[in-house]
Amino acid sequence: FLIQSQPSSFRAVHQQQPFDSSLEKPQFPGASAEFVDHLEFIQPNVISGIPIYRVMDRQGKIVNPSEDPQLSKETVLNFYQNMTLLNTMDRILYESQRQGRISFYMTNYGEEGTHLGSAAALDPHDLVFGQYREAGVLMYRGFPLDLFMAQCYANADDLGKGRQMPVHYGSRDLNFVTISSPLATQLPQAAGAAYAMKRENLNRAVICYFGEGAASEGDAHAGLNFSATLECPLIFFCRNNGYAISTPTSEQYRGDGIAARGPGYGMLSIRVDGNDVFAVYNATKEARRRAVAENQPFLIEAMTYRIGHHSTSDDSSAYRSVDEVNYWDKQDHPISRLRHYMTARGWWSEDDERSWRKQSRKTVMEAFERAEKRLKPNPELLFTDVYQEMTPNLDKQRESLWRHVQQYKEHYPLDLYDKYQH
Ligand SMILES: Cc1ncc(C[n+]2csc(CCOP(=O)(O)OP(=O)(O)O)c2C)c(N)n1
Repeated sequence: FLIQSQPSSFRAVHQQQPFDSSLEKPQFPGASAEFVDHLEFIQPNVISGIPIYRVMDRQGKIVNPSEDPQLSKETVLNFYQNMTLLNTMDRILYESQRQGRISFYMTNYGEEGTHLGSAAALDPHDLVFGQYREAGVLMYRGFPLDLFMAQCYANADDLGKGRQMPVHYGSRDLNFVTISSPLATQLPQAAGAAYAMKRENLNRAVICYFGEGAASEGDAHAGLNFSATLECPLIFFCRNNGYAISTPTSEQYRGDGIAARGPGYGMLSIRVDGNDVFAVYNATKEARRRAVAENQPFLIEAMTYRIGHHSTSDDSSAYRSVDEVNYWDKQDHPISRLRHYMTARGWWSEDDERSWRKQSRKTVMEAFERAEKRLKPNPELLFTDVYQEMTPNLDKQRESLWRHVQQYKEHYPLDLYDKYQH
């Protein structure tokens, strides 16, 4: 009885059965490989690194004809017009902030190729989770200039009822989830949404954009790992633009960028030239197709460069040289690359450029003037939409707000607000 009750490890030592240790197989539930009998640490492959997939060179020439997506002239012109319209909108809204007309702004300069290439490769029903620097995706989906402006001006037409900082867009109709400021919250949310879509068998995918800086947040790990283990139809799209505000990539990570993390999650991954709109398009299209067909997440790391300051609260000359910025602005820009491609095919001329610039500037200026004239939202809306019925503490806050406003009338120009009834 005593011998029977010995632990099994004790019995194994005393049974002395001859065996060949090289035939032993690991039984650990968390690993699939063989045993080895020499000590060796795995080397991170940072030096040669993951290659960067591209279709066009910097002069807009197709490198390998079999990779040319052969998009129609109409589609390519649409890419170009959206990319340049986004530029014009950025310029006007950036200047608006400098003049004190809006509180804050973030430009998208230099990253237009990542926006258009990925947006065009999706189905309009696919759900987008953005970070904040993906206005081109929303523009491609048809979000009108008036609504971009209404959001930045927080006027009565803003779908978010003026409650958010500028650039925190959202559109239920266009399947674009409202931007939230805290970094990386969108990654676990995207995993949850993609899991729900898979369970409902909706044939839809989710795309989740984020910066290489946001990828250092704990939430990024949670989102990536959940989506892999739950096998979600989700495309993680990292815009690696070189900086997270003033933190360069050399201080952000020690591995080979973000794509190198994919295999660690058991996720198919690729690194693309984000300034090549066709490379971004091809990679996103294939990832989208397979994500839905096979129910698995993909990781795309698009290499690009943030040409503008991080936001209107930043001055990037404090941490990078003018020469560095100029290189990307003048020699490796997604818009000029596409323009070279169009010009070589006779699809775009100097005249086309001149008249499009004039027309797009006029359209943006008109939307800007309309937005600025519009009233602000009704202040009552501050208290709605969280609870179905107003809670007693909210009611109290509301009353105290109006008491305060009445008392200091001279500081509150209520005639500028919509449907003011007090
Ligand atoms: C949780 C959290 N921490 C810090 C910030 C402040 N913050 C806003 S943007 C940003 C940098 C993000 O960089 P990256 O993800 O690379 O995106 P990029 O701005 O370059 O497009 C930081 C630190 C924040 N919004 N949320």
